Amino acid sequence: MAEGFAFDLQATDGRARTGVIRTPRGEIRTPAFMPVGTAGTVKAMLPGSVRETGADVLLGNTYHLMLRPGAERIDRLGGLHRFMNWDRPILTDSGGFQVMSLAELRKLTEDGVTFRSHIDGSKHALSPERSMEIQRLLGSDIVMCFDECPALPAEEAQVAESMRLSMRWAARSKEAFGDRPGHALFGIQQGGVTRDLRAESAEALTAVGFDGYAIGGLAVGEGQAAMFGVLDYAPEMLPRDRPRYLMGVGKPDDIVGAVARGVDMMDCVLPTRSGRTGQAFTRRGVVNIKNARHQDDPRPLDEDCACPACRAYCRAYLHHVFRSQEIISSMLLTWHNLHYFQEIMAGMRAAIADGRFEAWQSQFHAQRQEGDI
Ligand code: PRF
Ligand code: ZN
Repeated sequence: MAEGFAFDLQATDGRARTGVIRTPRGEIRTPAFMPVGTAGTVKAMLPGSVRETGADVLLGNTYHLMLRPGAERIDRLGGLHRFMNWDRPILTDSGGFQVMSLAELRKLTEDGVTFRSHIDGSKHALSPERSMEIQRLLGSDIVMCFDECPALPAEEAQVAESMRLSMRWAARSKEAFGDRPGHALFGIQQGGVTRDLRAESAEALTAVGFDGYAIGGLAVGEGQAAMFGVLDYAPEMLPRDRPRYLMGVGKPDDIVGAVARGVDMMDCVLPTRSGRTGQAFTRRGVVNIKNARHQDDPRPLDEDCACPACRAYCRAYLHHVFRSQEIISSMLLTWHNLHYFQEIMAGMRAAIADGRFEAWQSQFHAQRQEGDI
């Protein structure tokens, strides 16, 4: 791996793995869940609070930060870690995926993509070279290759063409990344739900050689069964001794199913975004705090949760501040959700280390009920 990085695989249980990624900015315990800090903040949380939930690493976004406040500005101000007051590892996504989902008037060529900002309509360009430069200016610890991710369902020929473009961009990303001691570069496998394309992509990436390997192009409309179908073979196509990162996943049961299939890292906006829209994830299922049946409820969100929202507040209060659109509503529900996601990760790490992951999964599924609880 890159200078200053190491991946120590400590135990496996079936296909599930647990270990530690050592980085110059601290250790990442795997399986790891990365809270999303798109615009230089994990929304509604102070960095110290994010750390208290158990996060070892955050995700940042090339696309958002290049548009506002600008990568060169963040560089002049001492880099993203100092700018947002988070001194542990930051992984940054490369921008292509966000351009395709957020930007306007996109134009894709072999060189890269031009687009208009979703914020003010201004014109911008991204390429493998510019994405590597922006992620360098941000000071990203784990840099992602510039790729393209087609929405599913899509014609297989389209998915193949897109994957091959992403593989050419991966080689250009590696070249542009160059020699960056203390910083790692991850490749991104594409290929939709087609096994041969996933294999071709894995071969192309391993031929170039990366510090870690992401599985991209999933959770884009194919559904959980199809995603698990791909995860039944895709992780094993990637080098065993490198971290495997499933991008943009997911709900608690997606995360558990992915880890069971050999994934080491994940990120998702779900715990933070849902926190702001009144949805809490608990071990027994989902709580929609806006529901009127919580208005007189003196119980906490989750009796067994040790987070500040559950230790100090009842459902009636959380319902009240959500209905009143008080800022503390987003703070408390986000804290709870991040705490719960990190508790799942810690539970899985311990279970894999002890060789009881199968039993842990049975318990996880048995506790959960369908619908609002
Ligand atoms: N590529 C990149 N970022 C991503 C994805 C991808 O395929 C996904 C797909 N779930 C989320 N984020 N670069
Ligand atoms: Zn809680």
